[in-house]
Amino acid sequence: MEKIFPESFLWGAAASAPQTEGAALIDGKSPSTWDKWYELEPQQFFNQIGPKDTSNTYYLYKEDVRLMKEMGLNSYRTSIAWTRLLPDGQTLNTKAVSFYRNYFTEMLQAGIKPIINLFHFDMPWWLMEKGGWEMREAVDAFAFYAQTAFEQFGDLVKDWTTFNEPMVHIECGYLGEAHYPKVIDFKRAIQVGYHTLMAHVKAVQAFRQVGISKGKIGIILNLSPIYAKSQNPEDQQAQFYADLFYTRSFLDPVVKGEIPLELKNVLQEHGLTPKTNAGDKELIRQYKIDFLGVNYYQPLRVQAPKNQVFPAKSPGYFARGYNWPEKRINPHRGWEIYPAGMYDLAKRIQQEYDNIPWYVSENGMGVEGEEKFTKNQVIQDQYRIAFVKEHLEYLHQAIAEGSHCFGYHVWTFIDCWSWLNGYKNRYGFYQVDLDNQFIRKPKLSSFWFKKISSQNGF
Ligand code: BGP
Repeated sequence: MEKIFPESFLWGAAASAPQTEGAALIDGKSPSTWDKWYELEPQQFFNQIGPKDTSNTYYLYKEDVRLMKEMGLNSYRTSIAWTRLLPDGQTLNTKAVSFYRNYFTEMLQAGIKPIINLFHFDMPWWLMEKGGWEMREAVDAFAFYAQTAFEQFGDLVKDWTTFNEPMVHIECGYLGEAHYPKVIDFKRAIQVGYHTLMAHVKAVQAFRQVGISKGKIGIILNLSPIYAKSQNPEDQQAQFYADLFYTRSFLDPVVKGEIPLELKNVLQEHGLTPKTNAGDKELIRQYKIDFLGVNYYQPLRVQAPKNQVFPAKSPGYFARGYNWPEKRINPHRGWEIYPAGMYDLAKRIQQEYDNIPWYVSENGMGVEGEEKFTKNQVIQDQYRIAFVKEHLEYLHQAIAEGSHCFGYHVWTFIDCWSWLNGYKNRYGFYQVDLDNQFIRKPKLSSFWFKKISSQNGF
């Protein structure tokens, strides 16, 4: 059966400044935590490839935009590097302004709507040295950066987002060891989460004050539907808490203007209540988003915790993962493939979050060692086509049932550098040749995507 999507549906791709730009310390850019961490411990990074060796968009943006058009994209999300725009947090870098203005103009001239995000895990090093998101000072520094970006680019960019996946820098940086500063401390993680939320809220406030004509602002959350192992009250409770921490902690305040009472209670009960400022509650209530971006890769499956002693590596204290016997795994990345999760997310947003306008801001398939699928010099990534198609089928069904979804962005357009994993897992619809001046080559999936975007479905 035909699956045709709503008029003006966005067919796009997403990426971020630190994962694509390269030129990490050039033209006035100051180091982010990633640049500095790589300088300190290059052996932590897969094949020792760091953020200065990403796909070089700083120099190749015109070619990238040409290929975006060739692939049929009508929108594209990337981020601005805070450290490029305001190297010391105060002084405007005019070279950065020119680069981004040229890049965004190039997209607009190609008929590609830019959706621009402000923070994609790239904390400035100067701010991290003072304590990063643990410090209230970071909230105002971010609001100033956001305001500067809106003022400099608001004539070109109408669609903005504040953060990409705030849960990830909190969890990987303060409950795991995959982002700087690599500490495991539940209380500090909660404070970081709270300041991130306030930084988001104050950026929305700055956006409303700057007043970009026809402008809209949102946030990008990594949402996973969370399924309990059983109907047992213990497993159900684990599901409730996992959802409270992973989903509702951000989704409720940004859409409904309120931190869930249950979250406040559980934090208080465990001595984890973050420091707040007078007036914060009102700001959260007042500055809600216009639209939501949802990154969906895989669901979370949980069961009741076992013999956990507080303070544990939370939210594992409240719920732990379990292996669903029917799990379909992406053998090349190890992540679960569960396209129906897309439908469940869409329904929840429709039913519990005022059917707020939203789009799929990331969905895609990472593959290690993909070169082995090359035929006639083209990577035959039928598995990626099947992955995207299956997710789109569920999305289409949700839209047919009234979900207000306005677009679908793949992760990602060209293979890109990914944090500690470097270029291990390839997600691109174009291949990047690391040994040969970052030459880009289309994969089979890019031709297929062009077809579905031109037909507005399949
Ligand atoms: C998301 C991030 C991206 C990207 C993607 C793929 O969480 O927003 O930055 O990295 O995941 O994940 P990975 O590269 O770890 O396979």
